[in-house]
Amino acid sequence: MGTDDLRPLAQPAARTTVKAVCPHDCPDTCAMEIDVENGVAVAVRGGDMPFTDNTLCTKVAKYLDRTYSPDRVLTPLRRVGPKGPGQGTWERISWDDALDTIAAKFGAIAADDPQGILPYSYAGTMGMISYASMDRRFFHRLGASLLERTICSSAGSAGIALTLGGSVGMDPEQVEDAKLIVIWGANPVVSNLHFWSRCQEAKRRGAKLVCIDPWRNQTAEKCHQWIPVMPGTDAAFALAVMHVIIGEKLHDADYVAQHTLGFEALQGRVAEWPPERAAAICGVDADVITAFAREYATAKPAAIRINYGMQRHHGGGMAVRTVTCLPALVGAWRDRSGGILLGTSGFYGLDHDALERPDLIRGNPRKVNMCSVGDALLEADPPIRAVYVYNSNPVAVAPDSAKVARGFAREDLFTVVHDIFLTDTCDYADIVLPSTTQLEQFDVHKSYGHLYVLANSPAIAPVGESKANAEVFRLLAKRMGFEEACFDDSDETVARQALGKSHPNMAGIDWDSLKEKGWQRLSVPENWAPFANGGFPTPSGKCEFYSETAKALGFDPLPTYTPPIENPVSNPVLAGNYPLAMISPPARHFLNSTFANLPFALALDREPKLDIHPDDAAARGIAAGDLVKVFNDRGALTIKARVTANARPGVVVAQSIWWKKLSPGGCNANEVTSQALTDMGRGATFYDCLVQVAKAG
Ligand SMILES: Nc1nc2c(c(=O)[nH]1)N[C@H]1C(S)=C(S)[C@@H](COP(=O)(O)OP(=O)(O)OC[C@H]3O[C@@H](n4cnc5c(=O)[nH]c(N)nc54)[C@H](O)[C@@H]3O)O[C@H]1N2
Ligand SMILES: Nc1nc2c(c(=O)[nH]1)N[C@H]1C(S)=C(S)[C@@H](COP(=O)(O)OP(=O)(O)OC[C@H]3O[C@@H](n4cnc5c(=O)[nH]c(N)nc54)[C@H](O)[C@@H]3O)O[C@H]1N2
Ligand code: SF4
Ligand SMILES: [Mo]
Repeated sequence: MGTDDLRPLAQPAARTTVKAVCPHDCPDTCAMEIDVENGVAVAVRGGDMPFTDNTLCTKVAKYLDRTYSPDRVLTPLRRVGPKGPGQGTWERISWDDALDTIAAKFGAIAADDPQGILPYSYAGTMGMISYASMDRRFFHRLGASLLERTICSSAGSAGIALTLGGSVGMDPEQVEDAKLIVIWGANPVVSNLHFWSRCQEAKRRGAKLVCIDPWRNQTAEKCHQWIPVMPGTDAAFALAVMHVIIGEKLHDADYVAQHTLGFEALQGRVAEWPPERAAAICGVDADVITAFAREYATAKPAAIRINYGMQRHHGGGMAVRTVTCLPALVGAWRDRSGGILLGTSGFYGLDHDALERPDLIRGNPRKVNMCSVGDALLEADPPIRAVYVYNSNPVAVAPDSAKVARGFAREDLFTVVHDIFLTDTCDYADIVLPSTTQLEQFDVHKSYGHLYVLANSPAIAPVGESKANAEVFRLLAKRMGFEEACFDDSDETVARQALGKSHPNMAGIDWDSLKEKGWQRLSVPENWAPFANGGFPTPSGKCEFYSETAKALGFDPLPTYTPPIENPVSNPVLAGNYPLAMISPPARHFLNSTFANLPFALALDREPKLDIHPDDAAARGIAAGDLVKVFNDRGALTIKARVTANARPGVVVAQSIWWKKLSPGGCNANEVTSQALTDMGRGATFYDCLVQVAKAG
């Protein structure tokens, strides 16, 4: 079985408290505490981990609504009737029946060509056991197609690696002593709450907060200044900022000389970018760029929080690479409260090879990109004959949704979906398997937004017949006759393997200590300024303004501006038909499409809305509250207009991700988004999307 030392659950009438971790795809990776009475979880609250500071966000404070929802899938199900929303019905089946059916189908396809089988997963839960362990081992051993898991952050990760050497940055716990905080393509009030509370503390201590974003988001509303750049133009903005800083000799010549590579080449490049040139591209005044540059170069400490919003565009990798040059130029890394943060995952030393066992891969399987799963299901050669979906809801979250749905609707495709609820993707499943929630499983977590490792222990027994991901793959491996010993590893053995690598930052952290304490800080200094004395993890050890690696990969070796695919300069004909840029960033009370079916979250986020500027609305005869049609060549959705100057002119905003079957007309924002990939990292371009908007007829 999956758990080798699950302690006895609560004795009758005894109340126990279990240390847990929020499993969601959120930089905060909060510590949680669960109170359990008579085997029932009765309370959930924030743990005492310093970053969480005893508070959870509104949605996860209601986690018990999720675990005990009457809508949970409680047993395996088999489809009866055709595929598609509102089409088939479900017949309850046993686990043996479900696993035998899957193993027989996979066995038959694998005998022919295992690449006909595609795993499809992302970050429904971020724990290393559920996210990437037994599942990867299983599909590797099978020889299935490899999934490129690039739907979220791969462009930014590739871009930052060129400049800084990896997914590394300032310690977010130091930001309260910054004097200037630039929130750039990020919305921490919604998507990084515990970082935001530190920004508020900095504000109380006198810091200035500036938000650079096409949308006056919930965070910008609380900042001193909002700079409304056009989507996908951040690199142009940053190049002009560097033009001013170097031109006015505001850079930190000493830090630059010691800890950066290619300053002279950079100087040559940014000479091409006077603020007036960037202003025309970004849709902001040149004076605003100049003033920002002076302020950024002179405020000390200066912190920049970028997030993934700016890299969901074709030029997203280069945008992140370019913006991340700024702190080295002004010497912001000298201060523990200065620098830049995209993600912290590069500071961890987990043993991913032990978890995923890439050595088991059979043959040389093709790669399938998860961002273009629509095209893959409809056109891949050899065809995809079976998909196993877990930790993800592609019919709602993947771009160009009409194609995704058409692909999943193929009658000759065998689809398994393992989830907690009957999602939009389940509407196309042949077999649905019931998943546990985080309260019912072991897991071990790193974070991409702080510097702690956390352990999640199960608080309650699995609800209904639900099983955790790793357990299902253990059972399937047996049915497939896989004899490697790694398929017998229990969850806790896997957790030990994850922490088993010798790495300086992991010193003193093992599964037993972690399970006992709940969380441990990486073995890094308390008041840490990671690059005060250089030491970047790049090939040169310096912050690379000039990058040989970029050159070898076929990119411009210097920071540059790579325009969106869909914008008036790149494609004037398209922009003639579809003049508005649509972005669809996270809704506050959802976590991607997670929670978007629960009554409390639906009551808070109410209904899909499109923010549109009064000028753009007036030009189309649209009034507040009108139902409007948003469309382009890929598709259309109907949504309620919210006329507001929070959307800059030329930009419309549809907070996401709504379940299609719970939205008007069964459509969400991904009806119009594109399967095109980013410049680096083969990532998704959700916000590189031109549309037209009209009053719904
Ligand atoms: N409540 C909640 N929290 C979440 C999520 C959720 O759905 N709901 N999702 C989670 C996940 S998976 C992720 S990856 C993170 C995402 O967290 P973020 O990266 O913060 O989310 P995004 O909305 O993608 O980007 C944030 C901001 O980028 C802006 N933006 C869009 N395009 C551009 C651009 O070209 N330039 C600039 N400067 N800004 C731009 C958007 O308007 C938005 O305000 O949040 C996580 N946390
Ligand atoms: N238009 C638009 N589309 C977007 C985005 C956007 O900003 N705009 N954001 C993109 C981003 S950043 C991301 S990361 C993706 C996210 O896309 P997904 O990773 O698909 O995220 P979710 O929609 O949260 O779906 C996760 C599913 O996993 C299930 N789940 C949770 N825990 C478990 C478990 O332990 N086992 C199993 N088997 N299932 C589990 C949940 O119930 C849920 O249905 O969406 C992308 N799509
Ligand atoms: S979703 Fe984010 S902020 Fe909310 S509890 Fe989870 S980790 Fe914390
Ligand atoms: Mo994401």
